[in-house]
Amino acid sequence: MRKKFLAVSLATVMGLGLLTGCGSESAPAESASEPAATEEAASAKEEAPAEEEASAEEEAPAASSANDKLVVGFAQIGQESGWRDGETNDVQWYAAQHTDTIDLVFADAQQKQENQIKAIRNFIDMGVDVIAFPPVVETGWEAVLTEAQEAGIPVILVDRGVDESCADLYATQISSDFIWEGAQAADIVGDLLEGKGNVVELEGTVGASAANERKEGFDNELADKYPDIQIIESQTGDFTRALGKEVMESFLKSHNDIDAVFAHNDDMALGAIEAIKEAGKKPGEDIVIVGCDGVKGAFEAMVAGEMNGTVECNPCLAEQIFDTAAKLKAGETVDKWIVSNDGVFRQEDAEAELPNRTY
Ligand code: GYE
Repeated sequence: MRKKFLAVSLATVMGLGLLTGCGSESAPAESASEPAATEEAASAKEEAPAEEEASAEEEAPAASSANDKLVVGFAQIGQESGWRDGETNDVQWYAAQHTDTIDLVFADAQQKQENQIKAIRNFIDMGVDVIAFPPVVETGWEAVLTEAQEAGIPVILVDRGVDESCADLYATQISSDFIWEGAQAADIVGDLLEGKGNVVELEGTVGASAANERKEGFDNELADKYPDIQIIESQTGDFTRALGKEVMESFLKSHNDIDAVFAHNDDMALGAIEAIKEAGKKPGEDIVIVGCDGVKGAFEAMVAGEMNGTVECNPCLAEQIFDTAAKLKAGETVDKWIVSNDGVFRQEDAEAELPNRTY
């Protein structure tokens, strides 16, 4: 039976060769040289329209009843950040290492909730065993999650959460603790400013749990522990480097008394660094910069003295995702929240840690 599914699918990156997961420095030759995967990947890349669904019909992996493999539909948000690319690479790399036991159906929603919902509906139609996805925003999932539940397909929320009203509509969430991350960032800022000064905040995507909760953790920790530090501006940079730069430029135009920047991700922090340099100031010295994620670029910036800290957010979730999916397929119950273990890094730690960064 032929069913339609998003063109940017399981084969998309399998043929790229450079693909690596968090656990490995280089992909083994076989994942790059499988002819079918390579061909399919190439054509998927060329033919995939800028957004929405592919026009071409493709053979869907067999539904669970006819397939011993674990079939997981993954509806990725998009490619907004280095962190996101790290997660995608890890998921696709891991699946490529386990083709004997795993079928991954991968969709890229190009930053749009409606595309994520379409992809999830596709997965339901295909009868995948488990659906995994990072909800781009917290709200608006009731209908599609109810459909998944009615179809008997367990859902894993990956790296972001949904609002309380959907608490009974998913099996588990595998993610970091964003409130903790925000509080850690506040402690670095508070310490480096010695408890006094003006901070601007570059927020993540409006409505995303990663943005809402990092803000909550950061703002509350500052208010509690550092009452003489003010947040003088807080605006979204949508988790992208380009917008982080743009918003920082406008902050710098309206304030010449900015002592620190907290960016909800490292990509926006890197954008802010560019804006600060272009404004003739020294990032990391004149203005303290702290981000979240722990991407390689942030460590390079810290080694260069241009950034002061980052709170890690682990994107290497593939093994946990597929292990958990296998348990759910087998009818086992799993914890409602599987929390990642993250580290906090300051400029002085960066040089030693840089070689260990995998994303
Ligand atoms: O911090 C950011 C990405 O949801 C935890 O999304 C994730 C966040 C991550 O775009 O860089």
